[in-house]
Amino acid sequence: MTIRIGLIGAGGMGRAHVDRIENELAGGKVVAVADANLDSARAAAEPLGATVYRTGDELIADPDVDAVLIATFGKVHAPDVIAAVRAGKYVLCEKPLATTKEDAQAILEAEQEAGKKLVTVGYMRRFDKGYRQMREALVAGEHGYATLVHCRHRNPTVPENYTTRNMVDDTASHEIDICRYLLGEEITRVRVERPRATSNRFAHLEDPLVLVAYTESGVRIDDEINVNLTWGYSIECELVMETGTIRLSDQEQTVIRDSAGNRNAICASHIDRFHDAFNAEVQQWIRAVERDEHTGSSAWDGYAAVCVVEAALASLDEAKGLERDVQMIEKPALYA
Ligand code: ISE
Repeated sequence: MTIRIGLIGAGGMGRAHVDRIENELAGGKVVAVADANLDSARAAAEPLGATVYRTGDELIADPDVDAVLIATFGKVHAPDVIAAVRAGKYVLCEKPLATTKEDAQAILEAEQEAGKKLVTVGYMRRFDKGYRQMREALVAGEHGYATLVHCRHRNPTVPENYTTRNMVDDTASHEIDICRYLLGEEITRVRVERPRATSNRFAHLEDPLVLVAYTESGVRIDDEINVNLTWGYSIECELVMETGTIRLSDQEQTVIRDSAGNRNAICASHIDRFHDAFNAEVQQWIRAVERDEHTGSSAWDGYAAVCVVEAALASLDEAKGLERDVQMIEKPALYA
């Protein structure tokens, strides 16, 4: 059985997903592409013989589309996610699920009306081998419980339209989700600090930032968000347990050893660093759709991340770095 996929959003991330579905994965085919920019939609659709639409609504209504992949910007996700859910179609939505709590909550409500989990949020790190091993190590319990998580999210550069807000709602959103996944508990308090800004940034940006958060049990998380590093894409994470630590290995690459010392190549982007994780995520989603099952991060995970982001932004904007409590609704039974 081939799952006929409709792609909404034919930008870089959308095209990377098309490429993996067509050339690296099994069981799926992109049959329709929608983008408000019709030229982008056509460029992605034509080589595949896929139908072109201007809007997500038209694509979702197409009876030849079995499942929907959304790769537009976070702030426009909600209407398309809700339309797909109402049409009873599985949807893999790139992160963040939404950029406001209201939008995320509307998605939770639509899913509860549908009576089943149809939404997967594209937090691909949950499929990364290193993070999975970290979680297994913690669950195994050999080193006791977790006390701290140290994260570093470093990008080579960001476009001029990327804002300080995006440092939190788009970039740190990954650490918020992966820490919830690793620790298996919610984040309850958060603050955002502003260290000295790098001269490599656009003037409007506050870069770097440091997000400090605490979970229900008191585990402390710190996340350096540093997006104009110039020299590479570098994601680090160390989980500190009572009697041992576990950290991501350096990009799982070979090490060159010569007169200049030991070194390995540095990834250029998330597409490169998380290539295998993206593939595993999308492949598992296609297989789950075939079996009429949900997989990966749920709409609740997307909602929880948005709640932490909202509190972090309040700390950044109004509270001048002071801590804010994360306010969440009670978890609906569908996500228990
Ligand atoms: C981007 O949207 C991502 O998802 C990347 O993983 C992240 O590193 C980058 O900062 C985001 O803008």
